[in-house]
Amino acid sequence: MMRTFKYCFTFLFFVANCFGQQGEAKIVDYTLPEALKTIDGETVTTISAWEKKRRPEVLTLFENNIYGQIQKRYDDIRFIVTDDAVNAIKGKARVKEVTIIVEKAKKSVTVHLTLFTPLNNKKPSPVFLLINNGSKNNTDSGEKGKSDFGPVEMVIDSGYAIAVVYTGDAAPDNKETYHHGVLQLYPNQLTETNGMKAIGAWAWAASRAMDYLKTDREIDFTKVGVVGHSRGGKTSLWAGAQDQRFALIFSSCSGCTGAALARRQSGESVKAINTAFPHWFNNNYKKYNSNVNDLPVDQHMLIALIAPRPVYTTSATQDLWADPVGSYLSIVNAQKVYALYGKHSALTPDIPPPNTPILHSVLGYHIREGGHDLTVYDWGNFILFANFHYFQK
Ligand code: GTR
Repeated sequence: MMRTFKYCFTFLFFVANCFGQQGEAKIVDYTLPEALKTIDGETVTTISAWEKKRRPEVLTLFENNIYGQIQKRYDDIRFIVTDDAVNAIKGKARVKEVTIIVEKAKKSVTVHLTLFTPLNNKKPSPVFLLINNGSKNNTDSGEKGKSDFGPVEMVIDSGYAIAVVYTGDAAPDNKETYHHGVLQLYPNQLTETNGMKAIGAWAWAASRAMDYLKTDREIDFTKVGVVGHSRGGKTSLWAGAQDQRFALIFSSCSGCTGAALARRQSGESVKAINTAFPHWFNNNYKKYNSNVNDLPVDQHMLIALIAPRPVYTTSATQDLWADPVGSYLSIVNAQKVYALYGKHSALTPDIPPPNTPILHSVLGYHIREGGHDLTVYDWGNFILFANFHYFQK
């Protein structure tokens, strides 16, 4: 009896801890900035007022205070297919290695993309674009065995193509060398307080990958879903917010300055992230290290920038550093902007139980049992979410 009690207690402690309920009691009171109120204090009630006035305003606030200036200008972009084989993934896929070369003011940057397309599809394929912030060979290519991070075979078997863009080409993930990539094209960014850094450069690379995908006749460029995990998940949200060509946005365990609300101050703080990774966000963001309540935005507004396009975010029960509850609440608080478009989500007011995905909804979510990771469980739900939105399956 005593033993059962002890196990029950241990289990309850585990559950409470996983959901941060003990932490929940410690959350400070906070008031979120209103996505639908302009700087002048006007309340936005129409799509037109959102798109013409408030959305550009919010995008600029994110550029100036967090992610840095969005860079769209360059002189030339070229795509070179350096390898093309139709025998990948046990003969089920074609694989292309694409070199993307972008030039500006006689400087150039090269970003590599690997694209697997299913051979079975009669029409151009929908595609997942994976922002790969891991090692260069972070996917399974059939020969190298299974990879949970980039399970190519699983995606191909589901009828989707998968493209993988490597972030290290766009900006090394290092505070000393992050500018040895895209920022060579935009040197003024290094001296501006709102200049873009690594996360901005990675999102830029995702957009250049999109430029290539638009040219590939085997790809349906109206169905490109961008996927990222953790720092890559912060990037996929920012890429989706600024580049409206991405049809679906997937963000795994993105946490602080991804999906998690900054004002909750739970898990990783703005100060902690700016201290450990000073090369991710612009210099202005550091001004909020000790006063996040002064930020003119919070992360629900990043999700709102993606409206009306569908967004799917994930958390993991043991990943309290990424504040699962705060990550869920940001999509809950973005709903008002989706509602302007008549898009109503199936989100519940409170975070759902573990392994209970919300899929048939413009804003989707699951919290998976386990740790900070991108797994085949997550991918399985990404595919179901895409099937629902693209094919009403
Ligand atoms: C952590 C960082 C998180 C997250 C993670 C990752 O160290 O604190 O914000 O980005 O790295 O990318 O795996």
